[in-house]
Amino acid sequence: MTRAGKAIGASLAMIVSLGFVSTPAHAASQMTITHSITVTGYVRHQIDVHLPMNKEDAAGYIYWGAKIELECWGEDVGPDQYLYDVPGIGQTFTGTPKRAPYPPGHGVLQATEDGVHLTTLDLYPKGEDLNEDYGLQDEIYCKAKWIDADGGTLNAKSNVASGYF
Ligand SMILES: [Ca+2]
Ligand SMILES: [Ca+2]
Repeated sequence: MTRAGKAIGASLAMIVSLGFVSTPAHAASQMTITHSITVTGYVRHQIDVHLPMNKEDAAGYIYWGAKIELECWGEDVGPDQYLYDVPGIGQTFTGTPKRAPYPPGHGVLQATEDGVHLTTLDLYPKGEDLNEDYGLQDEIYCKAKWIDADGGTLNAKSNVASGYF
């Protein structure tokens, strides 16, 4: 083969390997969700979801349309209170980045060496969205639902974050 022929062959191989994302070899089997709320001038709420797996499987799931749905609740003595506007950017997250001004790298499913990650970041005025008990301490938890392109699901519930939000 000529040198030019070899170069073309090499670039074709590269295109094929970059363009083809295989179906994950193993089903996602576990998921964790944690979150934190800090109050300064505003209320900063971050949610982190992680599904451990290898990077190749993570990329495959995201490529084929996996999504994570998040919802957050206020823990109460009676029925818990559903927080309609939390996360502020919406409930459904995929491999498609959210539009600016949502922080880059947040709100989008990402494939890393240790699996699929999703991190959200929302800022709320103090005393509003996360203030589920007026005049009292608030207790917030979040739930994540993973739905892969084949309809496989996983569910996880976070820690409770308490404070005056
Ligand atoms: Ca409460
Ligand atoms: Ca409160």
